[in-house]
Amino acid sequence: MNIKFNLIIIILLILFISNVNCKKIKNKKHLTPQRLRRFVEHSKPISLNKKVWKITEIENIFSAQIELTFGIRQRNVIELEDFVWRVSDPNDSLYGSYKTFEEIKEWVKPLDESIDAVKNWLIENDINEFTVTKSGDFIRTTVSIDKAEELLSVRYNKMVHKSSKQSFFRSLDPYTIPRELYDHIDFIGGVNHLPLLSPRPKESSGSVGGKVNGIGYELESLKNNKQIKSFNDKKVAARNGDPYLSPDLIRKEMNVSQTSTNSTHLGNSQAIAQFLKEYFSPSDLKNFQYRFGMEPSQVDNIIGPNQNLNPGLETTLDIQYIMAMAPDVPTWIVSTGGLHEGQEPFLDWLVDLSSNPKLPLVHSISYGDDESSIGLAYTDRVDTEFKKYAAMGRTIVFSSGDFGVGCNDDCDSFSPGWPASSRFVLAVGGVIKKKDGSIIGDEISGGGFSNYFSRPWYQVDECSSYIEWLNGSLSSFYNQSGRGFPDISSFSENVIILYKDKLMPIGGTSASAPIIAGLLSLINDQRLQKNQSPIGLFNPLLYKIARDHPNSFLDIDFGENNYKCCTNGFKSKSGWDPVTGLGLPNFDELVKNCLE
Ligand SMILES: *[C@@H]1O[C@H](CO)[C@@H](O)[C@H](O)[C@H]1NC(C)=O
Ligand SMILES: *[C@@H]1O[C@H](CO)[C@@H](O)[C@H](O)[C@H]1NC(C)=O
Ligand SMILES: *[C@@H]1O[C@H](CO)[C@@H](O)[C@H](O)[C@H]1NC(C)=O
Ligand SMILES: *[C@@H]1O[C@H](CO)[C@@H](O)[C@H](O)[C@H]1NC(C)=O
Ligand SMILES: CC(=O)N[C@H]1CO[C@H](CO)[C@@H](O)[C@@H]1O
Repeated sequence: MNIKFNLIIIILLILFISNVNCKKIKNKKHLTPQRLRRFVEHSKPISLNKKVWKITEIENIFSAQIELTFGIRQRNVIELEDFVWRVSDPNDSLYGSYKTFEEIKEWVKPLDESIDAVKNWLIENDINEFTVTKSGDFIRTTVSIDKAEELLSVRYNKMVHKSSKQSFFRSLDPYTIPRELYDHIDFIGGVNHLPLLSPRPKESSGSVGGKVNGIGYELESLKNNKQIKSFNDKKVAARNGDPYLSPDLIRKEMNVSQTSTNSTHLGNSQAIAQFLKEYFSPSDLKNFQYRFGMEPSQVDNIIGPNQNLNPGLETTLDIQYIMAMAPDVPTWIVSTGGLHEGQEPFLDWLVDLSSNPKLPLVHSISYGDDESSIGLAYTDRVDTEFKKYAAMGRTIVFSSGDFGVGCNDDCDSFSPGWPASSRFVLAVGGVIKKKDGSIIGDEISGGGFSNYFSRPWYQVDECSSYIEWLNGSLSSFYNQSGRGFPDISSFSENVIILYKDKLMPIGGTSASAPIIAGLLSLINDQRLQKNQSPIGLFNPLLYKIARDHPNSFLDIDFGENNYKCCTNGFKSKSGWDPVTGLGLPNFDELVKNCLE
């Protein structure tokens, strides 16, 4: 009996091991010499933060599907970059002479032979249903996991994001493609790269009142439904004593006068990005505007899915503050599903935008990740998309991240955040208003120097002075030749939103980005009213203004972004620093200097 039982176990074990081996052999086939002759690895292994992600098996492997996005190699990308620098440089004769959607499309779209090569490869592999996007530079298809594993010689797992419980099908193996396709494909989305997440907003520390539904705090003293003009009342100071910030207080702190806010130009527009089941509540927005004494104003256009009754904190914050800063500017929400495990919402957003000729002028996005968790091929291709937007006069605003310098586990280097580290976006850091009235850099404010992107010309002097000032300290922790970020800052603590009918304070650079984005829309409005071009890639003009008219900013010279760090972070100092960038806009001055 016992012997029989043991035998059965042994047989089962042998079966199990051989099964595992089969699977391994199947998935290692890209390593065989025959395969390597015909196929090439097209991605590098990425590092997955095990604190953030859990790797599990896919349960229903036979029904699981994955959306693959092939970024087809574009033409004229070097010329595109030159063009972007010229149209964004206020000291260039081409400044503001942007191209239209159609012009850009024709200029950079791939060769037909590239598109055909990829299409034929898919058809040879029995993948007959795919679409080429309107911009002509992405091909998308949805296939079974099994098919994707076979096509790319990878093995998929289910990656579960520990805190949000969202999960995605991805592979840690570098994928391979036929050798002859190497020059036709920039990258394939839906294989290695995990979606960008919003690390915060988080509830501000030291809030008053009790928890509501497990999330958020109702401010005790504001439970009546009265209009609130201002938070100057001591009773509503946060428990840590630092003041709460409402739209009117933020405007006051940044010297945004009434006349700068009445925007009227019909050609103006702004948008927030909404990913991963983060939805927007029209009634919270209406109530927010009422409670803070603003004129009612609605979202003009929602691209993609939304569930009015199921708002998310991130979207609530973004939409309430971009509209609070620029109330009359037509506002869009660009929402991408990311509803199932096989999707890639950030890529969906890029593809949707790259296919939409009526792109809003300013976009605010509060999502990001560590540069090191994302392949260089992917970030390069996304950079090309950012350049296309800049060439069309669009402004892309990213929060700089909420992990300060990004201390790594081994405590031997900092982890810069991406896309804030791109040279073609405006990265927004965070500052805190203290109870004594001072304004300091927030310890969480994402900042540092990129390992992927070199320092752009527009900030060479500023970054060099800062690095010189460091006198060699921290030099093994950051890249001295990288793009420095953030560029600018706004408030990232104690910002009041209205969420699920309750007023609550919230923090993170998720708050500062939409504030800045709304203010940029006001600048665009004044420029458009004077028949001037929109600001597009604002960074070159911004750094120039900081040099020529330093009073356009409140220079923040106190604070350190050493959030949860094993060593020192970067410190704020006078002039640009990788905590607060150029500082907090002194808006009425800044806007004057943005007009020609
Ligand atoms: C903006 O508002 C001010 C004060 O309300 C008003 O005097 C001015 O004419 C307005 N400007 C525009 C362009 O509407
Ligand atoms: C430092 O940044 C440059 C780009 O400016 C990059 O080429 C280089 O590889 C980076 N060094 C490290 C160690 O990451
Ligand atoms: C670097 O040296 C200068 C001159 O001695 C000093 O003013 C500055 O504070 C030093 N920087 C740091 C980060 O200590
Ligand atoms: C706003 O203006 C006041 C008065 O000129 C000034 O003290 C303050 O620093 C300005 N705020 C900013 C953000 O520049
Ligand atoms: C177009 C333009 O404004 N050109 C100026 C660029 O800067 C130099 C000196 O810094 C000026 O001499 C040019 O007139």
